[in-house]
Amino acid sequence: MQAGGSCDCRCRCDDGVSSDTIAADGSCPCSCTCKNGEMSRIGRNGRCQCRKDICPRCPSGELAEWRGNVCQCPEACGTSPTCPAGRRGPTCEQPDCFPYQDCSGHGVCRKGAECHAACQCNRRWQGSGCETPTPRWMWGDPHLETIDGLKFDYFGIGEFWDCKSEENDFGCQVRYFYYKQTSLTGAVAVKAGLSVVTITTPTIAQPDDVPTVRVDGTEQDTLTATRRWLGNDSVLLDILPGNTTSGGNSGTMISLQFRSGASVTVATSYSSTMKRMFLNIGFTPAASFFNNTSGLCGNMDDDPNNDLTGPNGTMYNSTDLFAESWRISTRRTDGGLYGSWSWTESNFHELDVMDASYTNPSYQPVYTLDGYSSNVINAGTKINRDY
Ligand SMILES: [Ca+2]
Repeated sequence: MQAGGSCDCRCRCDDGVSSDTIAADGSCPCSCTCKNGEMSRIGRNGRCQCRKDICPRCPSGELAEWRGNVCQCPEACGTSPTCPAGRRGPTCEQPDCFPYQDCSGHGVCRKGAECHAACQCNRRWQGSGCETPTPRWMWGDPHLETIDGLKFDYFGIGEFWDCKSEENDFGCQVRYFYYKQTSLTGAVAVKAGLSVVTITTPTIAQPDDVPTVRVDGTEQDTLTATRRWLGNDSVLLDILPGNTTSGGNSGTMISLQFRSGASVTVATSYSSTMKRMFLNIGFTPAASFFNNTSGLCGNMDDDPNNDLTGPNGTMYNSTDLFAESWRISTRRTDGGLYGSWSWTESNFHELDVMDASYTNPSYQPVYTLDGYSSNVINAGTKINRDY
């Protein structure tokens, strides 16, 4: 008993860390409960001293698990050949993700409750059998991402191979323009069978302006919802007009869906600060693109570590040098026309002109805010907010 009538009733347990309340007989109980529900005491190792806290093996060979205070074998799902859907093996103890037994090579089949099983997909795949790659987006200023998920910034300007897969007859080129010290996507060219679709944005724009969409050089109506097949019915082109009335600011959306399952979605955004439109591009590859892609999208093989590979196989440490390696410098006058696709040169139409914001040789991108005045930083912040 201490002065004031209070009692220091705590005592240390055998491990020297835990404590308990002194019992009436003066002992320190340090009581704890074993997994089987029996009472015991905390030992020198800080654990509850229990003799029977390991469950025995089940007939299936698996360790039983504690449920409540009882060891229970994993749910008995039956015996072969009458295993339920979701299980296989002699005692139906193995997970079965039929028809995606190997989860398409992009995930692991794992047991679930009640004899179920499901594919647990790698990060860049989705679908019940991990058969569908997740979309890759290029938003606003090129915050780039490879298909395997490597994210990087690149603020250079000009024309580049975004992604190509000759094996899948797929190609996509992009053009970046600069605003202050950052760059944005202003144009894209996509192979659609033997056709070529180019989407370009004007140098100066009002909120309700529209992009220029050309199919084989012919300008398309972007003010009317349009759906048509291209490339010998291998690619479905959808044009959805934007809505800038009534305060709405959704841009024009153009999507290309390929028979392979791949798709490219291009959506326009308008920046009132820049008084200019820019593009956001979503690309969903098909499973057949696995091990068959190159360009800024990287080589798709579930491994982001090898994505910074250039056209000649060089692996770069610098994202800047990697992006530069995919620059398209050659020009031609017969691009963007039916049957004219080149795997090495520009595929934009000759009327898809690059203004000085795509080509200004004195442009210097900024990747860090160090050394720049607060005015410049504030201007950059304003653009980003404006997106
Ligand atoms: Ca890769």
